[in-house]
Amino acid sequence: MPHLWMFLLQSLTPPEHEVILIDGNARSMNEEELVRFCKDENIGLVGIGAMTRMVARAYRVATALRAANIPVVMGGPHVTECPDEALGRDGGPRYADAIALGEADETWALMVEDAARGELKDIYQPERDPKGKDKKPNLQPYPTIPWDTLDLDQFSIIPKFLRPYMEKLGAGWGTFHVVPIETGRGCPYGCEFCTVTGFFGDSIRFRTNESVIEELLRLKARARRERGQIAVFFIDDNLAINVKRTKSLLRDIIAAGAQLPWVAQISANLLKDEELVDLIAESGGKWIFIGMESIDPVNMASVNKNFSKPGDYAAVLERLAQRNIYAITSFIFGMDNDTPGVAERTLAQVNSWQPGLPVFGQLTPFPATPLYDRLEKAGRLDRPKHWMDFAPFMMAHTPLKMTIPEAREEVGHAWESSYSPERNAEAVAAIADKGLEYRIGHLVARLFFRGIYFPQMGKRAWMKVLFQNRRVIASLTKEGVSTYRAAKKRQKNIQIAASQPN
Ligand code: B12
Ligand code: SF4
Repeated sequence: MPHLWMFLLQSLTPPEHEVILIDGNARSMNEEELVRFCKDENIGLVGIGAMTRMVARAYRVATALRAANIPVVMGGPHVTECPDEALGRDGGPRYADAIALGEADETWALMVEDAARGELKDIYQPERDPKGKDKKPNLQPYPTIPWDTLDLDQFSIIPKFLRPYMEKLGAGWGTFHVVPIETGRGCPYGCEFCTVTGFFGDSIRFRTNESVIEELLRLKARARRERGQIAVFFIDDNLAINVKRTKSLLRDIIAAGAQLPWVAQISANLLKDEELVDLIAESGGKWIFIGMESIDPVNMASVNKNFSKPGDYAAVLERLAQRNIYAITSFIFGMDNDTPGVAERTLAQVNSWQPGLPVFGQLTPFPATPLYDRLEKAGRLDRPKHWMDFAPFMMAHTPLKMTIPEAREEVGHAWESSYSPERNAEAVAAIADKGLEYRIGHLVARLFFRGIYFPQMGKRAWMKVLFQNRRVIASLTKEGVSTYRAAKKRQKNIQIAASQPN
């Protein structure tokens, strides 16, 4: 899925400038290729955004571009949290000519204009209110992102080699885009490990329902025109943070016929409301990402996420499944009360619930979070600048009751077991009462999600995955073929019956 910020800032760029978007996840280029590209295209300013986990790569790219005399500005959560690092004020090298702190909706145009005049300042920051806090954009009005005309080619989720096969599946499966849309910003919950409350603030701001619906309708028209699949990821941190407003938005989406399949993040405590869940289903909601974090209430309390109760999880998933909505359930291992065996204990629970897409990570101290400060004060950070030597699934601090290698093993085991061919088959069997199309969708989602942990790039890797899961694929295909034949036969009988004289 592409990042929203680049489309948003593109829409906020003064019209005399042209903007080219490149997503390093979708269109990979090494430093040399990027520099050549920027030279060939005569690029006057490069803007780079990065989360903490990819910032070391972002700095390498920035260094190569600046060495070729191309000015670089950076923004996003990481540089906001570590401004001195990006500007070389912490004794290290300088990576950016200028940085945007916080939300850049109102500072971006200024940066572009200053860059065009060759007068970039070091730091761009939103105006401050009398209390010294950033004045946040209120999202009303909201810029128009031209989703209907944007070139989204680099962002189709279907791997290139699979497209011809997928096209044969039926009209519209040759491309599949997941488009990020925000309906609001901010989260007041302040979980200890999260950067959102610090970055976006605890005051929540919403777009108008009309503006969201207008965007959805344009996307829906595009999907119809291109005969492709478009799904929406509502990227709000907690789409139902204000339940009354969420219900009003979903009702308006339904009334306007603006439904597209959608995914969103909603915390478990808010999913107890039956009416809300009904509206989610009716408005196109298919998958809900739930930050479950841990099945241990002691862990939940230790990261200030007590509002989410592990004891409620099974009922929440059941309520969703009754409406054909499933959950991406996200867990964190390596919390202070975790001990070896945490993966097995968690899997025992997860596998007893309605099947979903579990994802597993480790507790990571992101800079400027309360978690980072707590661990730093306690002298527990083994790699205080873990992002500069990023090591996948290697914790940056030692949990209290297990070692770093143990935590890594637990995560590996949880992924391996959750997406094994046996577990995939079990999950599909567990929803045997659902329609065939639904079960195929579930399996396909599982095969993609497996790739978050197990690198799955290219034809060979995919062929291997398909081969390993051949039994469940074959049984669904067999069922599909007989359903198709039966439907054809029925159709033929109807035609014959219709052609008989009375
Ligand atoms: C959608 C989302 C995802 C999606 C999709 C990612 C994508 N491709 O968009 C998924 C679910 C896949 C995801 C995954 C992860 N995510 Co995420 N994600 C988000 C989320 C909810 C929304 C991002 C968004 O679009 N925000 C709205 C836009 C408008 O805000 P923005 O990006 O900050 O941009 C504004 C400013 O920052 C600034 N800006 C940003 N970039 C730039 C660049 C320039 C040049 C300038 C001038 C300005 C600028 O301008 C924008 C307008 O004001 C954020 C939380 C949040 N609310 O932002 C977390 C968040 C970004 N994710 C986070 C994390 C940790 C992850 C994971 C590492 C989790 C994990 N353990 O696996 C993975 C990493 C995956 C990867 N390798 O890409 C953290 C990052 C913290 C940090 N310091 O890095 C965040 C902040 C959430 C959190 N809990 O703290 N994520
Ligand atoms: S983890 Fe989710 S609920 Fe908690 S502060 Fe972050 S965005 Fe809010």
